[in-house]
Amino acid sequence: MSILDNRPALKAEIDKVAEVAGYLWTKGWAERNGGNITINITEWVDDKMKAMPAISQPKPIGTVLPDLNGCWFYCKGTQKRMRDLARDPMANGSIIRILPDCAHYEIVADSPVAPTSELPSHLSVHNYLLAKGSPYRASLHTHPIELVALTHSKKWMEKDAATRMLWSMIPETKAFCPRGLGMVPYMLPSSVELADATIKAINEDYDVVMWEKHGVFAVDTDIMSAFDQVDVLNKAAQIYISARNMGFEPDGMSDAQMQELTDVFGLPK
Ligand code: 2HA
Ligand code: ZN
Repeated sequence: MSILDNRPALKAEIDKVAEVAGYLWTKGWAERNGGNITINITEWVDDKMKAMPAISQPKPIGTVLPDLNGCWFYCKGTQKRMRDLARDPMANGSIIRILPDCAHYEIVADSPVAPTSELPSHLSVHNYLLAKGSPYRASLHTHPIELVALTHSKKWMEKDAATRMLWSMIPETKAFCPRGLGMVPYMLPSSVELADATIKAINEDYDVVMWEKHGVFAVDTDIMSAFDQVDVLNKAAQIYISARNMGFEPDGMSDAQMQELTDVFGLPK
């Protein structure tokens, strides 16, 4: 028995998470337990689910998040592997609901898998998105090899330096990642400081935020779209690196070509 039985819409969302988890592993972005995924599933919660008893004690989130009152999430489990989640999302993650005090959560289904160590930062981002009225319901943290490699150079940590270079590698990049890549300097994984800096970058209007020497944090309407943005950016980084490996600095698209693309596709400046 699973909470997903006879709930095809909810199951479809969790299936997308499993599909993306498989891509993360195949791409080499998800070593060991690396990365985490949370999705806000509140819109698929029915009255029967609301009446279900918890299967854990209430646990503190570690912060108070007033816009999450009554919200439900699917979360990857702490210490769980993406490659295992791809096969069995409900054994490697769980469904939680936020309690009315907005400071605690409890696990509802399918088994008492404790959520990701990055739960406070993921939930803080969801709280921020709801407060802003954003339609975004998914957040993804992963370790894309080439994008992480870029952050080992001060040059690419400068605001929008990597964005401009990546956009100029192949026209699709700006079309499908129109807000570019935000940069957050190195901070301790799972720290409140890192969560706050991530929200600040999302608020500056980035969907994909780079954590220096660590990974990316991406938000979008659903998990597939969040993955697509990271995939598009990392592909551009691979093209840059391929050119460098061939022994030259790539020219990149010209400013005039970038401007034409921006105008024709109605992209942000
Ligand atoms: O959850 O990647 O940064 C594993 C991580 C934490
Ligand atoms: Zn990480």
